[in-house]
Amino acid sequence: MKNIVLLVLAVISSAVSHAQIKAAPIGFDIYREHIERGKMDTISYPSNTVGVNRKALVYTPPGYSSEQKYPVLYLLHGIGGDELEWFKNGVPNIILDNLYADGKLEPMIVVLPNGRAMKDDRATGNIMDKEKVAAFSTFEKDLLEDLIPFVEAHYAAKKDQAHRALFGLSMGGGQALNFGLGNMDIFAWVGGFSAAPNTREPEQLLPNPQEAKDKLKFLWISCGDQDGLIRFSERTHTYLEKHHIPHIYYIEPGGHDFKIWKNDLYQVSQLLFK
Ligand code: FER
Repeated sequence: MKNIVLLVLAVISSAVSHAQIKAAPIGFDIYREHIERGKMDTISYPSNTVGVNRKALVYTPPGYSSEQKYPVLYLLHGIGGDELEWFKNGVPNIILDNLYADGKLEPMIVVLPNGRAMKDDRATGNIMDKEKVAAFSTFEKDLLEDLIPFVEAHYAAKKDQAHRALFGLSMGGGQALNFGLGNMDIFAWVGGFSAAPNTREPEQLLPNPQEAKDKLKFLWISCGDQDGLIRFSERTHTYLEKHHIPHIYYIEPGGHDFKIWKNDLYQVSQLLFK
């Protein structure tokens, strides 16, 4: 009987936490006329990790001024993508411009890196090739030692843990969870959208649950309910719940595609740095 009561309570509480998140409204990703726009730059930064100059996109918000300092969101792509994937398929500039026009965002810089840290970092040939998959792990060093210092030297960025966020989709979701939870002195806002099998097993991902409670400001796990990779999000969520680590677990209708990830960006961006 007690178990049934607990089960009912668990179902109610998870249903409530999902109900609090309303799907993005129609038009959230459609270009709106007569609003202020952010700016998308392409940067090239020297990577000691890879030994070449590497590309990333950087979105600065409407009204960006070097008189101010901004928090930074690093937003990672999937296994079939590169630094252009979010821009081409997820229109983050349009989604964020619209949210700024509605007064719903804390002004932030958004960096779209290339998470395949190797000399030829294009998503060509066999994207599942061992060397190419390994390059998604190598990116941790490139991000921490090469890209973040470059962004913080060249943009009006806040340079502390409380003002850095790391999120990504699929392979990038696994990276964001692995690197974010592995470096909680660097990132306070961490999350995975439809995280891929590269996501560390929970005990390796978070060997010290107390550290997450002490250091993180925000932890997000989301996935489409029809996604074949959902078990990687589920197992992370189960572990977080077991250890009472505050997080948002958001299961939404859909599969493994940009319909989901655009909605995730819409949701998460409004919660960041607040
Ligand atoms: C895998 C299945 C999916 C895998 C990676 C992915 C490395 C990534 C998918 C994506 O980024 O969309 O077995 O192994």
